[in-house]
Amino acid sequence: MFNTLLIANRGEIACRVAATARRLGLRTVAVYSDADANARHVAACDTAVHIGGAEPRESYLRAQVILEAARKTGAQAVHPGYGFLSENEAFSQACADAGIIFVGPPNSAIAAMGSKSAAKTLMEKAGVPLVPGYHGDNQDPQFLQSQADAIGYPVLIKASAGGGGKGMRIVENTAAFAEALASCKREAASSFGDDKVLIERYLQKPRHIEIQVFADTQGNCVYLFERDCSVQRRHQKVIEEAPAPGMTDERRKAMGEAAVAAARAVNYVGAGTVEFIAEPDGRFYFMEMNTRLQVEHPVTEMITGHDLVEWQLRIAAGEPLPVTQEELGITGHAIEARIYAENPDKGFLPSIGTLSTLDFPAHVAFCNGDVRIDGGVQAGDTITPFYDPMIAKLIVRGDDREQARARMVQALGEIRSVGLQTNIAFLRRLMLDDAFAQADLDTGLIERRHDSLFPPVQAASDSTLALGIVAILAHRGLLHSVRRQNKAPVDPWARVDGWRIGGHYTQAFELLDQDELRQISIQRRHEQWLFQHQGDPVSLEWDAQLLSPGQYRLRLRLDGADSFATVAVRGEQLHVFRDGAVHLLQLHDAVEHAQDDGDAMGGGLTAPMPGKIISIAVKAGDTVKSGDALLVMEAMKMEHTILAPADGTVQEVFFQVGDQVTDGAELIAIGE
Ligand code: MV4
Repeated sequence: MFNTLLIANRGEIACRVAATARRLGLRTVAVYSDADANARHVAACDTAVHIGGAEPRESYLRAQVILEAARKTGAQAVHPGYGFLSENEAFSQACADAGIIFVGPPNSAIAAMGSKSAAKTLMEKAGVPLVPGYHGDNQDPQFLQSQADAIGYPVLIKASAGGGGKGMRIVENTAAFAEALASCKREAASSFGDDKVLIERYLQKPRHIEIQVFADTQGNCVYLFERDCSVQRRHQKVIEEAPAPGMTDERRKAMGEAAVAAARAVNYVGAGTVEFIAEPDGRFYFMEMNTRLQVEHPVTEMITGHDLVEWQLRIAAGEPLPVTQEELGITGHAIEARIYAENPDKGFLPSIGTLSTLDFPAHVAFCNGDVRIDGGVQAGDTITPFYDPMIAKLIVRGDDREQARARMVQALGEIRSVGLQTNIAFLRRLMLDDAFAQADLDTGLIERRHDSLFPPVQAASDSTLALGIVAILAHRGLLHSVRRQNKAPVDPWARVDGWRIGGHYTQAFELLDQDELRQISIQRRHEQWLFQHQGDPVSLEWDAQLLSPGQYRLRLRLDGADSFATVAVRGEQLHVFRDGAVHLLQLHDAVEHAQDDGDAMGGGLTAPMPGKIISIAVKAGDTVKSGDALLVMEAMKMEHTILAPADGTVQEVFFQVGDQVTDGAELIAIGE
């Protein structure tokens, strides 16, 4: 085995590879761009080399710079991870030329699988089943039309150089064929510089089932069973699981052997994935082969008990496969969910910014366990527009699918993230969806179940509002006097403004819930607390525990009914995590907003929108008067001045000039 490995990637997969390499005693070398100087993958390695700018083509795609880093650090092997250079023939060749081991297949295998139509011709010869269709060289429109008529409609026209769903046209009948062909060819020519197409029978309700294969340099090749990746949106996998629900032993063996035949046909070495689409009756057809480790490889590790990165490294070093086909088996069921910084309610638009809080339930990382989280970012990290906005992969295992699904629901409900939009609540709804629960899977599931997967947002219940208010009370108690005692801080008596022991006192709050302003009052009457919102006052009792700065675990009894939540207070924003969902509330303080006017965003010491800090007028220790300008932000090409909401002393300024801040980020702390 070589002793030093360079990992030519970033994020979770770089951390994943580093974990196994270190366990095997290898020295690890990270490479990083300007945007990743403080990234987790850099800290995960023994040494790191800066390779350029934030844009991938200025860093992670620079083959020569990466090879130079390998030479300089004495790395004898390079692991490309997935994406970037992982399926780049020229890079695999450049490694070979430089005498450095590329942890992946020979470049001839990458090349053979690169063209969809050429790969299909090869597979046909190897006896791998294909969708009935035409994938030859004759591109005459009349000829292609006659092929389509012979196949029977609907047919699918696919760009030969395409992939990931780009350059495909469904054609319903013979009359529509000519125009669809012309349009598909135009798109293929402009997107891929190659207008060659193939024609296939169109499967209406396909499942995506892929087989993990491994081959060594001694001519051994095995399959590590299947993954079902049918739950996708716009050709992006959302959920992956293994084994595939409903798979029979017979079909598994047939698919596994077809995948091994595919790999053997291109003299494959290392980890590969053979992708099939399957009909509802189980018939399956070769689609393409991915010549790298896949994002979803952990579900295979969970059910087989093997570390696939270890296998990759051993095979790259020339060792034989560690087991035979007969020694491989499946135990239990595993499900992976991809957690993304994106907004499901806005067409899954990526959400850019800083994760101020990222708390996961108890888990292991990069190795097998009941709850596994493979992540590449941590609290404080920024999701930038330069790279894939994946935050982490949550992988769970169970004795069976139901147990795995239940664990997934539970684990998703226990994640607390603040600072960015995420798909966590969407994933949890997906896990609870009837069609998913019954394993009625196909590539159209998310669209088909759209209405139940995207329910209208519910107004916050009274107990949620009360949890928010109690968190504010706790937080204010902490800020004013309880901090020094370092204990659970619900002590409104410590406040000097508005709360007094004895007598009848009332404090009014306004909480913004979606676009609705909720008027709430809290009263103290004869040793009893009362909560009032749109009705008669009801009794309120609570218990609070400080988890971390600004985060409280609350137990509440409102009108006799108990509820539990964790609430994160970030400036005026309250994130109420309860029952597996998060409710966002915003404290709207009449006094603090008195300063509002046209061009100045008065009041909040939180960023009113994502933007850049362009000047800061104060520093820690300064005394400020209500209405003083504290800092100026630029957002959407306009300047916004942040004003002091009250008299006080600046305790901390959390950002510097030039910093990019997210919506709701706390900018400055002011105390008395
Ligand atoms: C198909 C198909 C139906 N019939 N081919 C989409 C991306 C590319 N890898 C292959 N794709 C498809 N090919 C025939 N003959 C449906 C799809 C397809 C799909 C396949 C796998 C996973 C998700 C998908 C989503 C939409 C369409």
